[in-house]
Amino acid sequence: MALDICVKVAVGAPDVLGDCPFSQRVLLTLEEKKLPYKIHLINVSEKPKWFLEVSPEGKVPVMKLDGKWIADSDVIVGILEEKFPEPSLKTPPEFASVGSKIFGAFVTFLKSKESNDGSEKALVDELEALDNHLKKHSGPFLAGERVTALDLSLAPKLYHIEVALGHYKKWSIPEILTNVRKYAEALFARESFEKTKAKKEFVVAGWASKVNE
Ligand SMILES: N[C@@H](CCC(=O)N[C@@H](CS)C(=O)NCC(=O)O)C(=O)O
Repeated sequence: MALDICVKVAVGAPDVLGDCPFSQRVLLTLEEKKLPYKIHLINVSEKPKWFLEVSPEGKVPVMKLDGKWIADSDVIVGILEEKFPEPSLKTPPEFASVGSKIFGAFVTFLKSKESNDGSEKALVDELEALDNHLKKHSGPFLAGERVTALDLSLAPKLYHIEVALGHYKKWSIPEILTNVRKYAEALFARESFEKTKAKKEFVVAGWASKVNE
């Protein structure tokens, strides 16, 4: 039976998958594990009453597992791994924090209005750390030959970096970070990613209100 999942709808397009990286992370997990699912698109600017009942914090993704709605992509992905262990997407614990500060650094840089406030450098530093990790370990993924949950968490974030910073700041990941660029390309080329990504125009639209805050 298909698993029910609530994810963000695209800004300005009521029938189209939106740009939430946490929602995409769960969809990627479902695709990689080849689990059937049914998507419910949620307008997070105008949340339906039934959604607020199943997701009191009002955030997507939420997923119904064993008859109970579960919030938070970390928790959902953990339960999916326990309930459906094959193929394993477990990340070795020693790699768990790789890239964990990239998304926060990206959001700060995207929202910054001053060109010399250090936010660009902070993001480049985090990406450089990721590049060094990739250089030191045999890839192509963060934990080696097989894709793991950590890659599926980072992939949508790297996609948002590419699309949103490309659009709003005409910025791209520095060419010198060849390992990160190759890694992102490999993730974006996966069938699971193609199937679950938001179109670029909706990633841009999704960040518009934050950029203009
Ligand atoms: N820690 C949560 C974050 C989820 C999250 O921030 N979702 C955003 C969309 S990307 C949301 O639902 N925002 C609507 C709101 O906060 O009202 C997770 O990993 O699932």
